[in-house]
Amino acid sequence: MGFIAHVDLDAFFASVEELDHPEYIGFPLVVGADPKEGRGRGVATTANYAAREFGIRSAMPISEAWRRCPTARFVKPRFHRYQEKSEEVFDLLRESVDLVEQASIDEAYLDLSQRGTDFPAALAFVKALQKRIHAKTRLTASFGLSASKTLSKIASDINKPNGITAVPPGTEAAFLAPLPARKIPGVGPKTDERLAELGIHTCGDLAALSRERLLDLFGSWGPRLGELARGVDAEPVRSQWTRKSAGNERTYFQDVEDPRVWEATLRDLSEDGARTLVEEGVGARTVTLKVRMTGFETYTRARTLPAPVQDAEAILRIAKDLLRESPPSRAVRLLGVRLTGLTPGVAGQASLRAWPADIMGEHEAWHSPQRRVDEYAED
Ligand code: TTP
Ligand code: MG
Repeated sequence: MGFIAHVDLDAFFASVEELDHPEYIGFPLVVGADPKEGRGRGVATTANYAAREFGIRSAMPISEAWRRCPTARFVKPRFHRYQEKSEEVFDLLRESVDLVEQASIDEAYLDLSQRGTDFPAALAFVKALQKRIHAKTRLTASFGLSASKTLSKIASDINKPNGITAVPPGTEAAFLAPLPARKIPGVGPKTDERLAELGIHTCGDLAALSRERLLDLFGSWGPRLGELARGVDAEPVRSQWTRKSAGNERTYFQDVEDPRVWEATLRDLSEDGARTLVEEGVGARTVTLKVRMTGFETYTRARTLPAPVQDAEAILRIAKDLLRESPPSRAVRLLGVRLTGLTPGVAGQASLRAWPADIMGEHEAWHSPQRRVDEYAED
């Protein structure tokens, strides 16, 4: 059995800002939209650890971040700089490990199976790599080490910052048992709530359910969930990151009631999405419309098509249909068009792009920096 490490940089955007501005170190720092003294409309991308003590988190409305700590320093994201630092890290990872799967701008899976089956040796390698990353880039990273991707991802989050959490073979189930079920990637707030209603709080509770019960509760995903809760996961590390979604969203300066403006926005978003599909040579099977209304209440409507689409007109038609079928009950703050179910279409393979779309990982990937740029563009 070989081992897989998961590496995730600590408070990434904020750490790069601290690196470039040492005077920021030690004080609360939020990277995101302009808070405009609580009236700003974008979100926080991340915050340093000092700001997290105030409860400030990624994807939190910037107005709320401001309320929690008005004296924090708020800075606009500099995506190019983060991309540059990310590439420094990934260059080193690719030099050091045979097989690297980039999962987001600051996160990767490393397949260490070529290095043998000795767990202490794998751990020693990870410790050395952590030091080399810091020596080369002055950034700290946290690692998880185990026999599987999912477990290593869960583990890397446990000892942040600058930590290593190792789960030796044979101890997987015992390690997971006390952890909250929501630590399993893919268990979002909804599933978690459902589980809590059933009295299932930990991975151990989940692991104790029978296959039949899991099938009953969650359909085909159920048994897989049960396996993950026991630390069973045979997913291989894939060197080529392939795009899983395309699309964009836009926050208005002011909430909009005029359907003609909505339509114009949907047109822009559809054209944007279609451009990405064409660039990647893929088609999309599913079109999802996202609507956020005054007061932040948000809904999504999706349509899956018999055949993939690629052109802007087709995407726009579907987005307009979805909006017509479920019109907003109030003024609109944000519209989004997301394309998923991507299949290699006209011009060959999906390719690795400079900027990963799924910065948030596979399951809660709706916000990507490309889309976020739009939100910041308002200020
Ligand atoms: P994360 O690794 O999720 O967060 P982080 O590195 O800031 O903090 P942690 O120490 O907990 O790993 O994401 C990496 C970067 O991606 C983050 O610095 C900013 C960006 N990002 C967003 O722009 N929006 C988001 O919603 C999230 C979660 C991250
Ligand atoms: Mg990180």
